Amino acid sequence: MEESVLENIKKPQDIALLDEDELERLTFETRKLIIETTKVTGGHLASSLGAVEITVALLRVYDLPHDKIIWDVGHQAYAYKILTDRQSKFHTLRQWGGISGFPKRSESEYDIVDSGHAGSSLGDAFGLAIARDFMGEKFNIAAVIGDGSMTSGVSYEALNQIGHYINSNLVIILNDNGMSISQNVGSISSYLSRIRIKPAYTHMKQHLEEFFMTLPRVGEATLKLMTQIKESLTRAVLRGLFFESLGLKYVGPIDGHNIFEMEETIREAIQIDAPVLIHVVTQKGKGFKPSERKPEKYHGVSSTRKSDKSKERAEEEKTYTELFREAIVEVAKEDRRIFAITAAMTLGTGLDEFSKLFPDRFYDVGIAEQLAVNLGAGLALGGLKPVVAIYSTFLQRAFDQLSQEVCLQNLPVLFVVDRAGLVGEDGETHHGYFDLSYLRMLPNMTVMAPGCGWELKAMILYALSLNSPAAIRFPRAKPLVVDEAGRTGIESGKGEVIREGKDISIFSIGDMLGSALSVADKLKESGISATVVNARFVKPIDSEFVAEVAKKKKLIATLEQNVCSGGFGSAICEQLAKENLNIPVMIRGLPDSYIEHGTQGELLDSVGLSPDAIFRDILRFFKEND
Ligand SMILES: Cc1ncc(C[n+]2csc(CCOP(=O)(O)OP(=O)(O)O)c2C)c(N)n1
Repeated sequence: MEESVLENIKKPQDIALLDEDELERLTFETRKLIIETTKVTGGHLASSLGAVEITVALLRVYDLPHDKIIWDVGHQAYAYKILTDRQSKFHTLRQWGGISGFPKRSESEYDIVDSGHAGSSLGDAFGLAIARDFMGEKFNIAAVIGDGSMTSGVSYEALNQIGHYINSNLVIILNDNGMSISQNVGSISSYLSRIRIKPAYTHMKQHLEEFFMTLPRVGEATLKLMTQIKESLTRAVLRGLFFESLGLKYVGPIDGHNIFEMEETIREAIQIDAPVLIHVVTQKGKGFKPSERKPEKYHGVSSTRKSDKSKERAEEEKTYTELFREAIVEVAKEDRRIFAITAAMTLGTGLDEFSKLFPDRFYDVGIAEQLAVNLGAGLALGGLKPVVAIYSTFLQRAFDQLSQEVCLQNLPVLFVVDRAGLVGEDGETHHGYFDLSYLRMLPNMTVMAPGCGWELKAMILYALSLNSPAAIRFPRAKPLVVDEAGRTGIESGKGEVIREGKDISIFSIGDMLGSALSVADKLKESGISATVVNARFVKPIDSEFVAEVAKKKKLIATLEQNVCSGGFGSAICEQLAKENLNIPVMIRGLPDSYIEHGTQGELLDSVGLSPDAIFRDILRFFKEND
């Protein structure tokens, strides 16, 4: 059997010693490891497969860890992890206690930033270059950013300043595969694809020139004019004039799967004392037929391991996202003023069906969450009913737009906040457990979370009937089946009592209803009877309803998948204070820390938020206060 090239790579510097044949084997073996690992662990397959040669070329030129490579988003950095120092740990990718799916400083000296959100690499590189020059240090910096991440406004904010301030070396590799998660969108994306199709464009210009020559009375002057137009167009369109006008040197486009071409270009670029943007063209999903054919489907693949024991109760067939996917189409059929907005997450947020059925009422603004919220405000100003579907973690980017553009003006924009709470294997950059706090502090905002499937559509209808901002948040999960009696319709600020008891009232928000019912079952076996409330609202909260449920009980427990600070439990305490009720409150939510990756069950266990842990805490209270 032929010796493995990959296994012989002990440090990144070893890669520079390989010949062409060995490099080919290296990229093949690296891809094989990525494909076989993500089959088990899940992960960002297509993006990482597309960036293997970029990684190898960079590692052949740069001297790591002295030089610094910054990956935007970081989802394309699997080859980098493997080829720097994590080959032997790669099988632990995204698993509890294993290596992260994103670059992480605490994991390796080769990881320069903790990344996960798009568009931050250029700002980081900008700052790092300033610090390097100020401290009189000498090292090279490269930032690798995808064309999708280049739709992020903050990328341009950084480019604008990099070109202005930096007159030392900084290399930006623009990894252009024409894709964000889905097909990329917007004018810059069209601009890049015009550069990419250079041969066809040149061909067209030639035809145009020949055509003008055939026209009567076309003399030299016209031809000269044509040539000038052609040249300026060529400069503008073919040679990255856009980037050059921002003060960067532009090189490209070059083949992002040709290691030697990239290596040579990068070597030249690091000789220049100025920011250089190297535009490389890659194929997303390269080297694995299914992901080459369907890069969108293989952008992220799920883990085949099933070890999540967080759910003790029956679940519905469909996820919350799938239920939203159906509900938004149903309501949009009834009301043509409903528009939907996504920030580059059409599929992930379940807006794919809507986008096909109502293309003129659908906007993908790219990875531009601030614009998504701002656009929602604009549509609402014009009398429409915008629904902004967004992941909890990414909505953080648009806090000021939520406040200024939407809430200050009390505009009826509905935010459908998916992936709220712990998301699992994507880890700390992707968990969404701050939204209840940052949404509920905003005046005019209504904040809801369904405890089961049917409530989602009921809440959408309720929110659309309000003439003010509203947010509905739900997790990456299948809803709980709630077959308890006494279900009631949505009423402002009020939860529903799902089960009556006399010793303790457990107020749960959203998906924590399942845990609340499990805890109540366990308490019953210990002789403690619990009222269980599906709170539905985080804002407003009807204080009389809370007081009515809570009074005469020995304890109130609040359950949420949000940080305790400023979240649902805090909101309940505020209402109790308002009603002058002096009852002990046990707030159970997520701690004041960033939580790593793992299955949702492992993570809940690790922070003491599993039904078992909550049960034990409550039992202890009753034992101590008997
Ligand atoms: C602020 C933010 N919004 C959304 C996402 C979700 N997301 C992850 S990767 C990605 C597409 C990135 O496209 P590109 O930079 O071109 O990289 P590619 O996957 O094509 O290699 C998106 C939208 C994110 N990570 N960060």
